[in-house]
Amino acid sequence: MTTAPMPAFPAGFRWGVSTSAYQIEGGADADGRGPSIWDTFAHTPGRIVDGSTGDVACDHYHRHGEDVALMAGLGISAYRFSIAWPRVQPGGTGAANPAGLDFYDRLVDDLLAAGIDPVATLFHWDLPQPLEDAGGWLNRDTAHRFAEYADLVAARLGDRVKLWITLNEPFIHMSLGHGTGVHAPGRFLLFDALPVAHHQLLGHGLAVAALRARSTSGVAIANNYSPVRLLGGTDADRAAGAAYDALHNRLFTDPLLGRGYPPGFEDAPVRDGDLDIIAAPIDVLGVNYYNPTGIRAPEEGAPLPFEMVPLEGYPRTGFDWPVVPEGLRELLTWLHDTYGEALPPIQITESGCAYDDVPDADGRVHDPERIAYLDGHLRAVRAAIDDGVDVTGYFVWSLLDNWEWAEGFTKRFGLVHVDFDTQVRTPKSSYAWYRDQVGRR
Ligand code: PNW
Repeated sequence: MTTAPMPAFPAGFRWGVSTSAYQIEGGADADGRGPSIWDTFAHTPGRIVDGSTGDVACDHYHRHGEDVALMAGLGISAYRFSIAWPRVQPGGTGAANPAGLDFYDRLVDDLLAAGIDPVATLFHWDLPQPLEDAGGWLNRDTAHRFAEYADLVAARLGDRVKLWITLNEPFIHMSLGHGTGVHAPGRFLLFDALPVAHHQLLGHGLAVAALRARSTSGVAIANNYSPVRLLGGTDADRAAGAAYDALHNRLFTDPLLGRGYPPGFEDAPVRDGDLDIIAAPIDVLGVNYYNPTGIRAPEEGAPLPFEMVPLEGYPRTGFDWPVVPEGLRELLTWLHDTYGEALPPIQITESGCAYDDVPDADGRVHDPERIAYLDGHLRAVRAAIDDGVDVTGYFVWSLLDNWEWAEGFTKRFGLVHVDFDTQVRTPKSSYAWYRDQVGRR
């Protein structure tokens, strides 16, 4: 970690932290919430490494007051959370469950009272189970159900939420959820999962229209990106790199920014008019970045047109992910150079790392690796701004240690340590470090 002072960020830069509903809320049966695909998946033996579920998670549903106080202590200007569709519409369709909306209504008011902008994600992977039973995102109708849900939320919160994010990482939901089955709903379709991409994008576009009709706030989507590092110099390696790039970095962004699907995805179930709906203007592109991906040509007869290979020569996080801050600068300049005028301002909607953080004998949690990680990635963002990329915000993943999907409670991403037996929250040293960065705005 460099000891040079962190350069200043532009005035008005949005400093935040991110979370998602199923990972922190608990309250699985509270106030009429219905099951989502993640409840079903987590309760299926063998799916989650430690056998845990999000039934209780951080019990944020009952402790949000304490958690908003932790955010206020950070001095952040924005909080990115997600709204659980199965709280708002337990059946995935029809009238809203008012008690479900009440929770977010209180949260939004508490945030505003603390001077924190609410940034609300509408879909962070927790599809109501009844919609999955009807085909889920493989079914085009789910896109229309999503827009109906967006309308219900915007009718209640549209006057106070400052930025809407329609979908979180539709690529991961397609690939891990429907391609390889590591995430809910656990389908193993490989490239036959492509309709899940198109229907999510269509749902995004229809939701943008619904949100615009109810709310004057900005609208965004949060995509994750991973620059390709080619491990090999043959034509076959280059072709593998291009295939991975098209899938991970372009499949969603090309149609969103008006270019239609990249080559190789002609099989998407597109109907007349869909591409215009999908390309509706957005105000911010949310960028989630964790690491680049090493790629080389696959073996003969392999099921995928590329092989992913761990990158050597970098420090690694507790998730075994390589720490490559310059990959974030590279990604931001790539977006700028590739999409040009079509690219809206960018906010980094997730950036962070997992480590095995344990309280010491005095109950303190020291996480110098996380400080170094965030320091490096913030400097990368600052360098990209100097390169001419319009980046207007940065959200750390995550405020709290939480329930990390298929990894259960084994991966701690928080600025705040959570004891999952007692629910005691302990700010880590990275919390104080981030507070100091934020305080310099
Ligand atoms: C994101 N990958 O998920 C999600 O938006 C968060 O909910 C999650 O907690 C966070 O990143 C940390 O994992 C990802 O395999 C899941 O490349 C998997 C991958 C990337 C992001």
